[in-house]
Parts: sequence; structure tokens; C-alpha cells
Amino acid sequence: MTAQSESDRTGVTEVTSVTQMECTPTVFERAQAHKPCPFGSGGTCCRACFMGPCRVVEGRKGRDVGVCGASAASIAAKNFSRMTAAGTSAHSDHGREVTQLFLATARGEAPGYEIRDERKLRMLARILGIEGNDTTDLAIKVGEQLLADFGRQEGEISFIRRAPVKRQEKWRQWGVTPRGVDREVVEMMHRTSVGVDQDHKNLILQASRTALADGWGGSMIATELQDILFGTPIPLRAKVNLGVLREDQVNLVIHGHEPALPELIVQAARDEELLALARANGATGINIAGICCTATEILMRHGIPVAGSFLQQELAIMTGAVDLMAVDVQCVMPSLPTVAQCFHTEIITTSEKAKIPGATHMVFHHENAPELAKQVIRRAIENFTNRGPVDIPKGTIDLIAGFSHETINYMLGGQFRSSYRPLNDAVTDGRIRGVVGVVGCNNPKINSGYVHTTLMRELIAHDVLVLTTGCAATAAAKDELLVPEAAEIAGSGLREICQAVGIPPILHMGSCVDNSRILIAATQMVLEGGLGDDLSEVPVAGAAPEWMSEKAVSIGQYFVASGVLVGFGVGFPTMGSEVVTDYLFEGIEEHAGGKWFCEPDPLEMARILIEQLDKKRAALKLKEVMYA
Ligand code: NFS
Repeated sequence: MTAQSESDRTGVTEVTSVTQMECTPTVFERAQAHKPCPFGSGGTCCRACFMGPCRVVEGRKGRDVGVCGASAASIAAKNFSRMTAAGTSAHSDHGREVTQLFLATARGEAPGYEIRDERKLRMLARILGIEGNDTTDLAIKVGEQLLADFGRQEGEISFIRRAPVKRQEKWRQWGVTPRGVDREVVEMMHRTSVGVDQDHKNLILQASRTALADGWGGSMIATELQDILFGTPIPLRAKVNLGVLREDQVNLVIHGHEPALPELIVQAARDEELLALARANGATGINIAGICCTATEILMRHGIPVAGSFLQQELAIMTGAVDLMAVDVQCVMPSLPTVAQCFHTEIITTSEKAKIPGATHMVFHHENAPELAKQVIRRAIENFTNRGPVDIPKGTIDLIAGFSHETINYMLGGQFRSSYRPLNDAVTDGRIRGVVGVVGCNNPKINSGYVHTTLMRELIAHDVLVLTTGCAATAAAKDELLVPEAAEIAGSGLREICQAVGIPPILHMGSCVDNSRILIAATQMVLEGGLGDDLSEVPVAGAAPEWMSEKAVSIGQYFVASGVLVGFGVGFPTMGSEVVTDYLFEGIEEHAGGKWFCEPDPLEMARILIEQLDKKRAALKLKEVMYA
């Protein structure tokens, strides 16, 4: 296996050269055309009122405060906090949608949906202290309690109790235990409006509380209820790359984040009547493929092929082979209808919350889901006959996905004694150095793809078990890192375990809301015993080396606030204020147990992460890593 030399852009150049220049630029050209404003990227441009915008320079007399007197530290902390609030709201609004669908399903008001994982439902009911036997009754009570977590005004959100006890106490002492998801976001927006909270540490405190409402609230609720509704993932083999698009079939690409409608589209694609219609239109079948996190959702549960990640959404259309792209919310480029105009692709927006000029709007509701799923497929079939020249890059790559926390438990521990004991033992005796989550987006500012995979290759070579989600996982898959054979390039300790169990050294755990699975996996390591009493003591760390989204800021902040070291590549959004950056990179550790760092070079980032794992190992007096 050779190191990946391609960026995310290459491999599709033959596609982009066909019509791109005459038609419309892609994200790659637009990224080159824009020069980021240093105030904006450093976090010291304030747009909280209309006396400005104020562009502030820390330490430069006359420019060091905004019109209202706000310092660079205050502005940078406010901007960072607002990013956290935006990220939290994205994951949590998704979580709310899932909860409402879950409740509607339990009440028999959502045709086409059912409770698939009863075991998980009962497990959640136990955690929530809900008693009873009747499945419907339990589901309604679980749904109602979790829905209440969004609007709760006092107390603590439910899943806080899943964290190690020591962690819960630290949160209470620091004052960051989230009361309700919506409450924390509203308070964050209030505190960052003009003339309210000006103390960067106090702002970051509320940003932490908001982010925790994401990780242990909105995101975790989304993951758990999606598992109950659509099935908890188990490992399966699938394919990735634009090559998964089929010249001879109707290609329907699903893009966005919420799996509710995609689940039914996947089912409806097997409908005999629709298949017959496809054949009548000259296609040999209906091919569903995914982009972004929706891709990972339907990949994890059904093995649906992944066309690409965030940066490939326009390129998929440029193959000329996408008959319809159905999008809902988040990470959907507004350029899609413009790109689609140059081809025959129809773009359909399906969420009430997101319309795009130039796209067809067909709104999804619980009641109309099965019929809408069929309508969407029908339109794709009808559009198949409008195709012009098609140019699909050749080749697909195999990957294994579907590693939920439950599967890790089972695969490592065995069917009859599911547990994290073998993982903890491997960490204790040094065959596995520790666990690092490599997650997040791709970013056209950098050599996208290369950064993710270089970091991951370096980590596994040093016996670090890597957990991955979202677009980072797709980058790994494209570099052939999500197959058991990738263990060949792992350090000998990790390799031995992967080969014995038959797993890749990098485990695909799902979409970005599924980073909550990583929180639970790390918590299980604590609860299993022998690796400390708190998340801040276990040899785990996290990184988003190609981040771009506000959601990544929120995810990073909930890991930091949960006691974990987190690295960003590309750049860090508070660099315009040393005061705030120093606090996030150092001072916050005193309260959080975790902290941030920023390192664009993937090899150097790997070194920092490995050093962190070794520091945690030394504190636990674990054996030195013998194998790597
Ligand atoms: Ni995550 Fe999913 Fe991808 Fe980044 Fe966007 S798709 S929620 S934000 S770009 S990983």
C-alpha cells in the first residue's frame, strides 16, 4: 500500500475538464479566488452591532478595542462561542427532528417507520430510569423524556448521567452541566450580543456548557434514537468513490444529514414497480449513492455506496450521471443548482428548513414519507432519459463501516462476554498505545484528503487505534484504510489485534452526530476499569485536521470540556487574540481536563497526539509501548 498522493480533487479532473470552465467554477476555483480576511479568520472581526463592523488588533494602541470598547479577547471569545452555539444547534435540531419522528413512530403516526432495535430501547429506558415492559409505552416515555431535554430550563440533561461520575462532578464544580439544549444555545446568543458578557473565560464557560449540550445531548439523542428506529449498525463491506455511480442505472444521490427520508428512499429503490419503470426508461436498475453525513448513515446501516464527501458534491454532478440529488440540511453547497444547470441533474430540497434558489422543493413530513420517497425516485427515473454525455471516474474502493459502540463491545469481547476488557487489556499492556478520534470535514484551503490520511497512517503505525466519522472517514476509505488489510501498515501490537479480530486499524463509527459514539466508547473504557476514573485520564485524544464547519468547533469543544486533548489542522478561529488562544490551548485544562491545539502539519499533529497518549499512559503507570 502506498501513501496517498492524490488530493480530493484529483481522480475527477477528467470530469471537471469537460465543461467546468465554460460552465461554472467549483469549490476549488472559488477557494482560490477568495483571500480570507485575517480579522475574520483570527476571530477579531466583530459584527455584533452596526457601529462597526470593528476589526480589532490585540496589543495595537488605537486599534485594540471596538467602538463599544470590546477587546480582541472579548471579540474572539464571542465569535468562538457563537460558532459553538451554531454547531450545537445544527446537531441538536437534527436530534429534535429524530426525537419527534421517534415519538410519532411510537404513537403509530409515522407510516413506514418502526422500532427496529428493541434491545437498545430497553437499554436507554434503563438509563433514563423508565420502567415498564410494553414496547410502545416505553418508546413513548423515552421519546417524551428526551424531547424534554431540548426545552428543559432547570436541572441536567438526561445523558449527562452516562458520563463517568468523576466527570459529572467536575462539570458541576466548573458550572458547565447543561440544563437544556435550547436554553444553552439561547443563553450563548444572549451573552455574545452587544454589551453583555465580556470576560473571555466566562464566555468559554458557557460555550463549554453549550457544546456539552450537543455532545451529551442533541448529538447523542440523534444517534441513539436513529439506532432504535433504523437499526444499530453492524460491520459491513461497501464501496466508495465517484466510480460507484452507474452509467447503466438511474443514479439518485442523497446528500445532507438527516437519515429519516433516505431510509425510505433506500427501501423504495427495491420497489418492483419502480424498478420496472426504470427498465422501461432504458436503465438496468436504480442506484442510490450518498454524499456527506447522509452517506455515512445509509452506509452504516445498509451498505449503500458513498459517492464522496463534502468536497465531491459538485463533482458528482459533473459526471453527468446524477439524475437527481436529494438534499436536506447542512453542508449542502448553495452552488448545486448552478452546477446542475450545466448538466441534466435535478436538485431537490426536502427539508422545510432549507430551500435553495434553483432547486425543486418537495417537503418531507412524517405522514408523507413513504409516498415522497417514491415520488423522488420516480423523478430520478424520468430524468434518466435527459442525460447528456457521461464521464464517471473509474474505480471504486472497498471499505468496512458499521462500528457502533455496541459492535466494538461485541467484537472485542465476544458474543457471550461483550466487554471492553480486551481493549483495556491491550492498552494496559502496550499493544495499543491509545485511541484517537480523527473526525470532521474536508477543506479546500489545504491538500484535502492527504492531511487526513497522512495523520491516520502515522497514528496506526504507532499502535494507535483510530476511530473515525464523517468526511474524515470517507477520506480514510478512499485511501484504502478502512479494510482489514490496512493492518499491514499498523504497528505490530495494533496489527496483531486487528488481525486476530479481523478488523481494520481505523474504525468507521458513522456520521458527525455519531461522534457521541466515541464519547460512549471512551466512557466504557473508564467504566471497564484500569485506565483511570475520568475521561481525562484515559489515553484518548481527538483531531479534526481538515475542519471547516461550525459543527466541528462544537464537537471539539465538547471533547475538550469532557477532558480530551483536541487538535485542529488548517488554522484556529481565535488566533487574532493570544489571550483567548492561550486560554483554550492551556488555561482551560485546569477546569476541563482537556484542551485544544492547532497544527496544520499532519505528521507534527500525530507527534503531539502520540505524546499526549504517552503522557496519559505514564500517569497511569502503564507499560511502555513495546511493539511499534
Ligand atoms: Ni461533519 Fe457532516 Fe462532512 Fe464536515 Fe459536513 S458532512 S456533519 S460538517 S463536511 S464532516
